[in-house]
Amino acid sequence: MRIRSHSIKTVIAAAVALAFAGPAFAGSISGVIKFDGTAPERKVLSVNKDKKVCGKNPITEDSLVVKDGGVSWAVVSIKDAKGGKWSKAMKKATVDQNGCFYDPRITVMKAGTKLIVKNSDKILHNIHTHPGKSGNKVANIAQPKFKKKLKMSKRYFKKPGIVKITCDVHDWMVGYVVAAKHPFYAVTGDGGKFKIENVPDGSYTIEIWHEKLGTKTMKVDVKGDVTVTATLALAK
Ligand SMILES: [Cu+2]
Repeated sequence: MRIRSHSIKTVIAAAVALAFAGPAFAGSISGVIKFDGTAPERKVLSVNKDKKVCGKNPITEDSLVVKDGGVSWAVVSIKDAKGGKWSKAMKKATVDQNGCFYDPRITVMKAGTKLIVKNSDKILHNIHTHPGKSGNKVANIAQPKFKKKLKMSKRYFKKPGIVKITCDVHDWMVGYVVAAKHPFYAVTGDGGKFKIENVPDGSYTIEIWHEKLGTKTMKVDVKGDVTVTATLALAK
């Protein structure tokens, strides 16, 4: 009897030891990107082309969207991260042209993969890329009304960085595609909220980018799930 009870204790002790000695516990970085200043008014743009389709819903000027003090469409990433697991949305990134704007405004994709561009509008659009510092090849591709789905070559998104996309037919259409080297990315939603998941414990530098508010970095120590708050402001 004594021996038996001893061995059960040993088994429990071994199980507990295993649980703690397992792979590094993966947590998350979540938080809010706040705006320092007075929230700008969200202007409704006048639509002067393809009014039947583009005028269906109001088109707003979305280069700086602030709600409840938080900034939408900011890109948060871990600098120089390695490994990680790509989501389906990043491996098969899709942008839709629906109501003459890009949905979503910002798309994060695995660098060196194809970008799927949908045309739900059934009118002519044109995908014009502006690679900026990323140094990728420029694309300028017409997407006629019958072309519901366009697969853009991976060569346009080969190098990691931010590629701006515009439409030469509708000059208000602006979007961004982030060609990412690793999957530790998030884009802020309503109220500036974001979450980067599956982050192993460690010390990191996170980078926050916003098309109007620029770039900011900050140090974050991750142990399990951590929450951070950053504030961005317009340059003076
Ligand atoms: Cu267009």
